[in-house]
Amino acid sequence: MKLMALILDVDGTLAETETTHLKAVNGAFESMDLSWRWSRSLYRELLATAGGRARILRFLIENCPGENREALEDLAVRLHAEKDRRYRASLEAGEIRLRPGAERLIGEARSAGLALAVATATGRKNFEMLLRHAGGPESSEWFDVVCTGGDAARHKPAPDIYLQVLAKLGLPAGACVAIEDSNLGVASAQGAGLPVVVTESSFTTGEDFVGAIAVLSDLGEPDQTMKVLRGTAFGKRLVDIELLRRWHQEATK
Ligand code: XBP
Ligand code: MG
Repeated sequence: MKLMALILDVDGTLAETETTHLKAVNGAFESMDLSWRWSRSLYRELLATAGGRARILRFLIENCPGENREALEDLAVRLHAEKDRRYRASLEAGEIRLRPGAERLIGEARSAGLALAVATATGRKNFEMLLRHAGGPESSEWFDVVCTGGDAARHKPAPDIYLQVLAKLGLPAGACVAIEDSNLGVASAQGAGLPVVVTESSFTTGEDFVGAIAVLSDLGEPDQTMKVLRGTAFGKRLVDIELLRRWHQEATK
């Protein structure tokens, strides 16, 4: 089957956003006079729950035993809203750039006639603001299909978000390749039957990425070549369309 589409994850893959999400969560705790502060190592563990609000709720449930569930859900909603407000202010301040190779590969995929899609646990507004501030004005035209956290019944690692992307693309999984940065994302994409390539991110370094076609440091640029951590890139020093086609062919034969 021919490669027809490239599906990208957002947080950790398109951009290193999680440090900014983390800073925003801690700012939300502080602004609401709550004494919790999440460390980087705790956040790494909490990322096992996808979706900012679900993650905060999981933390509240674990740390407020005996507390009324409805009250915790209400607090999670308020904390998440404040977290998002702070996160978006950081985006507006230009704190986040796209990862190496992301914009280049998106441009090459468009020129090659591949469909482009996004499958992310983050909220739509966060994604759109990230694109606007890190990707520039034309980035709103990059993607044919965008599925965000609110679009799927279950977050990653469930396959729901990828299945929804495939339905909207009108393509079978075997005609696509997904790029992810975490075990959670790999499980979700694989659950939908997709071949997955991993670019490790700052919070997912060292995860096992079982089943990924290849594990890379990043997508690479001509003057900043990628490291191949697992699998083969057939001698290539950056991810381009030829390499995607090669991986796709190997994964689907
Ligand atoms: C990673 C996530 C997200 C972000 C926070 O998403 O789990 O929840 O941490 O985003 P991705 P929100 O699938 O792109 O890797 O607070 O907007 O949910
Ligand atoms: Mg991710």
